[in-house]
Amino acid sequence: MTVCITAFEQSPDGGKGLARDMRVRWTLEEVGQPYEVRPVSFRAVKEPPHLTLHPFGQIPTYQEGDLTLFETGSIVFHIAERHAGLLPDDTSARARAITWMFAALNTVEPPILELTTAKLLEGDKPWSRERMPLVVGRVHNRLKQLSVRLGDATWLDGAFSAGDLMMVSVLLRLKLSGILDEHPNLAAYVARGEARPAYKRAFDAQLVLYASKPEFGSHGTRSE
Ligand SMILES: N[C@@H](CCC(=O)N[C@@H](CS)C(=O)NCC(=O)O)C(=O)O
Repeated sequence: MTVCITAFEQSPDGGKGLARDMRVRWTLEEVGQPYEVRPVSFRAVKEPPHLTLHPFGQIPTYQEGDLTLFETGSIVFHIAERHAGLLPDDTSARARAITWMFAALNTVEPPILELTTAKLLEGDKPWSRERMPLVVGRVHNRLKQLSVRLGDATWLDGAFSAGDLMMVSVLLRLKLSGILDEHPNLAAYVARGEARPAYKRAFDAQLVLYASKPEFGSHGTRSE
């Protein structure tokens, strides 16, 4: 049975691949599984039919027969567990790869999202200028820690894993800010992720969807 995921019908970022359907597309491409994409509007995700799939009114969702999942962490883990290539066979190495998935989502992504919120949704507040250095500082602190751990390694723990896929996906959200360039080994790590054929296939597929449609304005009600 073919998997079906949802993505925004109009790109929030002009096809830069930063919306979270990209993580799921990339995962499916890595393990060689075909999938369909059902585009949904910003309005539709808040309406009852979509809310039965995703209680928080977001994308992506993942449907595989009778199974419906939301949350990219859960979706990527589900796919990686069922197909070879993204989680090591060795029990300890597998647990460490899963740890990196959690670290990406629970420890590295929150300050990055805080920065996005500060820029996109709070940039016009009177206190925004004063607060911004604190928000940027928290991102740098996390990146410094991650940078030390990665060191000169190619991937976080041996071979490329779902942990790297999630970490690169999270870090990519910083690419346009220039912040990543201050941590050269992380910038190179992200570039290695983007150079993977599966990433490129996923990127091109989301771009095709958005090619003919204008970028969504940066002051919508959606959250990042
Ligand atoms: N923790 C969720 C976050 C999902 C999320 O924030 N999706 C964004 C698009 S990248 C969205 O649908 N935003 C619309 C909204 O929250 O209203 C996940 O990882 O799946």
